[in-house]
Amino acid sequence: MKKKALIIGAAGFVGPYLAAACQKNLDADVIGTKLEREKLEMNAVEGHRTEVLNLDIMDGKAVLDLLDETRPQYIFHLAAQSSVAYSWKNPELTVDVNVKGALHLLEALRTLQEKDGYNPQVLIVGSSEEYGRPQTEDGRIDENHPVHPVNIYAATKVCQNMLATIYAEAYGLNLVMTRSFNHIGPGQAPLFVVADFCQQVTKIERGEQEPIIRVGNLSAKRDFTDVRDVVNAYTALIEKGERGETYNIGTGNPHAIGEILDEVVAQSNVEIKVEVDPRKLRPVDVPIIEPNTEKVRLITSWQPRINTTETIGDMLAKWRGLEKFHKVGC
Ligand code: A2R
Ligand code: GDD
Repeated sequence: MKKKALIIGAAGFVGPYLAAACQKNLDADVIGTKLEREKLEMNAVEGHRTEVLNLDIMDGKAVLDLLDETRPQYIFHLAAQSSVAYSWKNPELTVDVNVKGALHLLEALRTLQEKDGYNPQVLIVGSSEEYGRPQTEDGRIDENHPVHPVNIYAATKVCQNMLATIYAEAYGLNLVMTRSFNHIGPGQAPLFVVADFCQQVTKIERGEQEPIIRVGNLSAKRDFTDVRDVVNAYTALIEKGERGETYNIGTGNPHAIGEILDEVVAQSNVEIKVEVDPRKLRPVDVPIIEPNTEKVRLITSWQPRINTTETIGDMLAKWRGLEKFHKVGC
């Protein structure tokens, strides 16, 4: 019989790509969950159909019932309030969804394991933001680097990671955690920097915005991986990751946000002025986050394949309505 994969939080940016990767890499049937009831379907992913159920991870009993009824062999936990910027505006929701929501999943797993030994492979997605300000000379961070969160979102992801580490050790649950560095790709919401720049450039091209791009902190450096590469790391890790261990996912090749802006503008044919919008600056912003990714590479053959220039080209194509980007799951 075919294996089953459950993606909790499947209707966001990463979910549809991950659903396609589960079908391709794990040969699994996929069940996804979404929160918003009015959302009828997940973002279209070519050729891939996924059964989508409603689930609010704030409802612990609903999480338990879903796991009990569906009994997937693989579970990916993506559900989160995923914006650092928004976490400053709504700390309570961020803590509720990211900490209590994760705890509900862990408790459901513990309960079912106690009931009848059910112990699926689970991947819990965390963030490079957990490291906060790097304490190393060269800024390169491996998984043993101390965590030092400097925003609310980061603090919730540290807490999720700690809880999962404890549950893996205390109850023998098959939990593997990631610290995923920034990921980008077609379909990402303009809440995040590269999608924001691509949307603004497209609006300027159409004459819907004056030729001024409004930006935040351009000096920060971030490590961007194409989402189509990220999901391949997730399917590899859920099979090969060691119980209770945490893995960095990134390229190891960070770019200043200013360089990313230059690339987006270079891929357009219009003259654009740049203006810093103070509302886009954050109370605290980590200057550079650069991963050491040896750990994931030691146990899987994963490596990122799509470079940032290509990803930006695909994102712009999507915003322009051209839809000419790499097929999902490649
Ligand atoms: O709003 P919806 O229906 O798209 O659901 C979002 C889901 N979500 C929840 N699901 C259940 N109960 C909740 N209370 C709840 N709140 C949010 O999480 C959506 O399907 C998903 C998050 O999608 P995005 O915000 O697009 O995140 P993305 O980029 O897919 O990131 C996936 C993971 C997150 O854990 C991030 O923190 C990490 O990667 O970077
Ligand atoms: N959003 C946004 N918009 N950020 C900007 C802008 C802008 O116009 N201009 C500069 N930035 C800077 C931010 O200050 C930050 O330093 C960097 O661009 C990246 O911001 P985001 O794209 O919003 O991502 P993030 O790093 O805060 O968080 C994302 O990556 C994390 C992994 O490191 C999210 O996807 C998180 O969910 C994820 O965990």
